[in-house]
Amino acid sequence: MLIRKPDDIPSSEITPESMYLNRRKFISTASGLAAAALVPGSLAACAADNDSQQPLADKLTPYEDVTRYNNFYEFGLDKGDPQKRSGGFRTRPWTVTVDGLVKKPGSYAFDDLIRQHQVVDRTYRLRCVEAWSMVIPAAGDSAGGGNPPRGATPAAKFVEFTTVLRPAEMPGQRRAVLDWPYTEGLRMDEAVHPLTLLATGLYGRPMPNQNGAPIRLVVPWKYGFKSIKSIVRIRFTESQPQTAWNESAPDEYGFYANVNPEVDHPRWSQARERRIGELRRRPTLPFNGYADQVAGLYQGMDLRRFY
Ligand SMILES: Nc1nc2c(c(=O)[nH]1)N[C@H]1C(S)=C(S)[C@@H](COP(=O)(O)O)O[C@H]1N2
Ligand SMILES: [Mo]
Repeated sequence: MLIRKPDDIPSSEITPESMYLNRRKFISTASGLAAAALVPGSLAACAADNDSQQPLADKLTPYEDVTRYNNFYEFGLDKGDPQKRSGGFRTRPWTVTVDGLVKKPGSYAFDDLIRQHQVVDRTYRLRCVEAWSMVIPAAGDSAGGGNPPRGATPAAKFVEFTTVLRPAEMPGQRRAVLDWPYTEGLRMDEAVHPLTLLATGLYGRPMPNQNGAPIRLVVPWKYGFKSIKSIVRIRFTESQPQTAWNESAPDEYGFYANVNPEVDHPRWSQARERRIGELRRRPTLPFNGYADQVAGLYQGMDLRRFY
C-alpha cells in the first residue's frame, strides 16, 4: 500500500488492525523513507530482525485520539495544542543532518532518501510519564538489527537526536518552556534495538504534523518523552548526550527513562496508567510490557540510580 495524503484514503480502505500485527513489507519509491539510510550502511544490517517482535493483542487507540491528545511542547502545553496549532508547520523541504562520530557526515533531503527499501509496520504501546498510554500502528525503519551502523566509527557509543528549531511556525518555541531545540538521546544498543523505530507513518498515513512529521522516534519501552519528534539532526557521540527533559528537571527525568511501575515520579506514582479512551486505570508493566525483549540491555545496572 502506498502512503497517500489522508484525504485520498477513504476510511473503508484503512488497513484493519490485524494487518498491522507483526508484519513487514516492502514499499516502493515515494511511499516511505529509507530512514535507516540516514546512517550510511545501516540498511543491510537492519534486514534480519524486524520480525522478532511478538504481535500485540492490545486494542488500537482510535486515530482521532492519537492525533488530538498528545504532547508536542513546540506547539503548546495543552494536550490539544499540537493538533490545533501545527497546521502551518511545513515539513517540506526537510533536511536531516547526520554527524558526530560517523565516517561521512552529511545532510540529506528527506525526500531524496526515499528508496525501495524495507519498512516495518507495527503496533506499539506508548506510555507517557504523565500516566496515560496509547496503542498505535506506526510505520518506518527499524533503526537497526542490533549492531551499530557501519557508517558510525567504533568510538560512537550514543546517539543524540535534535528536533527542528522554527519558532516562526512553532508557537511553543517562543517561550522558554524548555531549552529549545528539544533533544533526546539513546545508548547505541538502544538505538539499534529492533523495537526502536524511526517512524514516518501512523495508521497507514504519513506522520501527522502534531505527531512529529516527517520523522520521529518511537522507543516503546521508554517513557513517551524519549520519542523525539520532527528530527533534523542525528549525531553520534562518545559520551552520554544531554537531553531536553533531563536538563530542565533532572530529578524528574533521567537519561534512561525506562517505564518502571515501581519507581515513582517525584510528584506521582507510575504504578498505573490510563489507556486513552478507557475509564478504568490499568497496572503499568515493567518496560511497558517489553521486558522480555529489552530487560537484557540493562543487566547489572541499578535502574533506580539510572532512571
Ligand atoms: N520535539 C518533541 N518531541 C516530543 C515531545 C515534545 O514536546 N517535543 N513530547 C514527548 C512526549 S512527553 C510524549 S508523551 C510523546 C507523545 O507522542 P505522540 O504524539 O505519539 O503521542 O512525544 C514526545 N516527543
Ligand atoms: Mo510524555
